[in-house]
Formats: sequence, C-alpha cells, structure tokens
Amino acid sequence: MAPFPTIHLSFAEQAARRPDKALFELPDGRSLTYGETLRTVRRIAARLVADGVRPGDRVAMQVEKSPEAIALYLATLRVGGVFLPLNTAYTGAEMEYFIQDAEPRVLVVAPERAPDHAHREGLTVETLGTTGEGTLLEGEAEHDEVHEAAADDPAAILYTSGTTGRSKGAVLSHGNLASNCAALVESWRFTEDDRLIHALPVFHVHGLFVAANMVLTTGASMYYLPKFDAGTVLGLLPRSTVLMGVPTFYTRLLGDDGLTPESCASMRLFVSGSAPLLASDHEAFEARTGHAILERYGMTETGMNTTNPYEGGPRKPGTVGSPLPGTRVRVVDPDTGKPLPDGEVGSIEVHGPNVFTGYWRMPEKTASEFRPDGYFITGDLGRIDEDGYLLIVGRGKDLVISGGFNVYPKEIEELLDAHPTVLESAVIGVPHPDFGETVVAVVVPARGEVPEETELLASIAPSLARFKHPRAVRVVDDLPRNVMGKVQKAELRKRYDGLFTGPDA
Ligand code: MCA
Ligand code: AMP
Repeated sequence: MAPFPTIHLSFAEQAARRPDKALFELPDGRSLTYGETLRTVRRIAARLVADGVRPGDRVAMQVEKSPEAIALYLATLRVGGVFLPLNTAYTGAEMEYFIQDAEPRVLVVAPERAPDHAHREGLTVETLGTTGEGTLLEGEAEHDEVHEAAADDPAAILYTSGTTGRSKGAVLSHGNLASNCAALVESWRFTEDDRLIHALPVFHVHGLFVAANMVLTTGASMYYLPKFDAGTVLGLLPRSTVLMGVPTFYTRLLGDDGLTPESCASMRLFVSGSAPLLASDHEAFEARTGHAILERYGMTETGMNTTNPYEGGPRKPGTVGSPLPGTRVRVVDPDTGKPLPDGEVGSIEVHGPNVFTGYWRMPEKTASEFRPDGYFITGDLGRIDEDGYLLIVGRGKDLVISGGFNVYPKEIEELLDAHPTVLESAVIGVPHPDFGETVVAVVVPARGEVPEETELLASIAPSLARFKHPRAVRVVDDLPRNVMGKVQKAELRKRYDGLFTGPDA
C-alpha cells in the first residue's frame, strides 16, 4: 500500500520533480530552491534523530521566521515527530508552562535564548538564528529514511488558550493537515505557477498550515518576509499572484497610496482570515484595486472550515462563505444541540477530516467540546444566510482577537487580580483602528487602594507576551453584573467602545 501522503511527502515529491525551482525568495535577494531545502530538511532530520527524537516525540520551536524554521517543521514530520511551534512573543513564564505540559524531546530556540533553558533536564536544546546559524545545522550528515506515518498519527500540537486560563494543546494529525491543504488548493485554484507573498508568522495555523503548506505541496514559490510591512508588500505585489493575511494587513495596505489597480495587475487572489474583516475595508479594497478580498473562517482546532467562493458566486463582505469540500458546518441551539433553521443565530459546529483529534492529555476537555455525533463546538456564534453563506455574528467564548492574535481575558484577569491594589478585574476587547480589537482592563480597587496603571501593567508584563498587554486600564467602583452575579462584559464593551476609535480617541 502506498504510504499516506503527508505534507512532508508531498513536499519531497515536489522537490524531486523540480529541484532547481525557487521555493523561498528572500528580501536580501537570495533564493533557496526546493532541492536545497530538501537537503536542509535531511540534515535537520539527522540532527533530530541524533538527539533521540523517535516517532511521537515532540519537537518544540521558538525562533524568528527563517527558511530553516520551515525545514525544521518538515524534518520533524519526516522523522515522525510532533511539531510544536511557539509564538516568539511568549515570555519565560508562558514558555515554562508549554514545556512542562508538552514535554518535548528537543527545543529549538534563538542562540541568545539558549541560556534560559540550560537548566532543563531530559530536554535537548538546539539553536537556530535567522540566517541558519546555530547548533541545529552544525552537522553535514543527512537522514535518508522517511518515517511512514498514518493519517491519524499526530503531526503537530498548537496551543490555544482556554476560557479557564489554561492553554490547551490542539493535536493535529497528518490527515488533518493534508486534507485541509488539499481542500484549499482545490478551492482557491492554487498551482505551481503561484507566487505567494508570505508575511505571516509561521507559528500559527494561518502562516504554517494554510500559507506555507499550500506552497510546499504544489511546487509554488513564496516571497518570504520576516514580518508584515505595507511598503515591502506593495513593492512585491507587481511580481506576485496571491497574498494571505489578517485584516490588519488590509487596513494598513489601504492606508498607503501605493495600492492601485496597476500595482495589483499580476495578482489573482487576496485572502483574509483569523479575525473579522470589516465590510467597509472589503468594499474600499475592491473600489481601489478591483479585487474582492476572499474571506475565510478557521480555527486552530479545525484548520479552515469555510471560504467565500473563488468563482461561481459573489464574495460577500461580512460573510465567511460556505464549507470547504469534505467539511460540514451547522448552526445549532447551544443548549439542545438541535440544528436551527437558516437565518437564526446559534452555535457554529464543524465536522470533517480537518477537525483535530483532541486536546493534548485532556480527554475530558476534548469530550466536552464534541457532540455525540462527532461535531466540534467552535464557540463561535453565527447564522446561515439565504445563499448558504455563514456569517460570524459573535463569540460564545470570552476571547479578544488583536491583529489576528488571540488573547484570552481570563489569563490577564488572574494576573491583575493577584495584584495587591486590585480587588477584581474584567478584561475586554474594544474596537481598534489597526488591530481590529485591542485589550482593555477594567479594575476595581482593593479596599483603601488606588491602582496605578503604569505600576499594574509593569507588574504583569513579565508573565505575558506583549500582544496580550492591556492598552488601557480603567478603574471603576464596581463591575456590572447580572442577577446571577456574572460580570456583564457586553455592558463594559459598550461603555468603552469608542476608547480607540471614538471622537476622543
Ligand atoms: C504586534 N504587537 C501587537 C500585535 N502585533 N499588539 C497587539 N496585537 C498584535 N497583533 C505589538 C508589538 O509587540 C509592538 O509592541 C506594538 O504592538 C506595535 O507593533 P507593530 O510594529 O505595529 O506590529 P507588527 O509587528 O507590524 O505586527 C502587527 C501584525 C502582526 C502584522 C498584525 O501582529 C501579525 O502578523 N499578526 C498575524 C497574526 C496571525 O498570524 N494570526 C493567525 C493565527 P511595542 O508597543 O512594544 O512596540 S491562526 C488563526 O487565527 C486561525 C486558525 C485562522 O483562522 O487563521
Ligand atoms: P484561533 O484560536 O487562533 O484558532 O482563532 C480562531 C478564532 O478566530 C475563531 O474561532 C473565530 O472566532 C476567529 N476567526 C477566524 N477567522 C475569522 C473570520 N474570517 N471572521 C471572524 N472570526 C474569525
């Protein structure tokens, strides 16, 4: 029987077919071919095996974006390891939790971060800098073998925070990654002729399992940027065919006069996701460029679920389209689980080969988020319109999405509540002109205390990635509560709605 076509195998096949084709085009003018990248994958695989990585072992990575980071991902899959990418913004306290929970065999960090992990027992620390320097690529040996993985075998763990404040590791199988990638390639007509502008981070689903996987498995090329910069992206548009981004990318591009129909002449597709795209940005972008942005909807646990059409129908602003091939989406009554008629708002649930296998070492949590018939409860609220398009109208879960990064209020509230000047707190998201939403903390003083914004923020900073830091603190006498005593966050969001976008912002 032919082995299951994992992302690594599909990439290796492309590398065999077109070894001299450029895979990565870098800002300094260098390019790296498929063949060169496969060699790097084989060298890293040899290093991982020498470090003791066996099938099922976790390989964690917290490094800045580089081609070698993608090679590390592919090498991990090649040897049957489970890839665990971590946001480079995570601080020591956050990293401590992930490492304790996931128990990786190998951790790859930037050279300057290696001393932070020197104390860890049973963990091999390798280093990788942005230009490939570090211990990971010290050896010249190449690993020839390829571990034969089954569709259900774990390929990656991605942490996603929870409403309880404790992060959960979503375990994604080879089948999840490969099937979702194939569905996207088909839906968006992605081919070897595409040149993608890759400006997303590679430690999340969007940048790694959507953008990079689609390039790697089709033999396409990517302009591979360390981060998003509107000027750089505008400069590359005339040579590219596809851009994938979070809504902030499009807000920022619209703020630049360089965005014209001429600059987009070779482009065939602009994709937005990870957070709601403002209908006004969608319309303004189409008016400026003639391109309707294609909005899609996904989640760490499920990869991509729905998409607006590439062709055969309108791309409707404010909607996320219909299910990808193989995926089913329904809107149900959150209490009974019964499907609702189209048009009614309810809980969005998803079923298909894209849906993850469970949370790492949390069987009860996993069970509680699935219906008996196998549908996954996303925690998003939505409705289906008259054309069968899904609209996300809110979130059942307490979550803020800032510039495409998820922030779970509970994690911040726990830190604020621990401060001696604070009795209790509520963390909310309010509209922000650049990040879509941003984090605001509302605090009630402890008896006789006067919480001071700078001091409060400084006290929680070491434990929190920068993108989670509240951008404003408001001190109030009491938090609004309902009759059950539950804090009314909707009321607080209304109160502080114009903090960054109102007339006084
Ligand atoms: C950076 N900062 C942020 C954010 N990014 N603060 C809040 N929210 C953010 N997203 C901080 C920086 O540390 C800096 O702090 C300050 O804000 C200003 O930074 P700036 O230079 O403006 O930011 P940037 O480096 O240009 O980044 C903004 C960005 C970036 C381009 C929007 O955050 C980004 O690439 N986001 C994409 C996230 C993503 O890939 N999400 C997909 C998740 P200081 O004040 O100290 O200078 S996957 C997912 O959600 C699902 C599956 C899906 O459907 O895709
Ligand atoms: P994450 O936990 O990072 O995987 O974030 C997934 C969440 O992002 C989803 O549950 C949605 O709430 C949100 N999301 C993703 N894409 C969209 C979109 N196009 N519109 C609105 N929300 C989105």
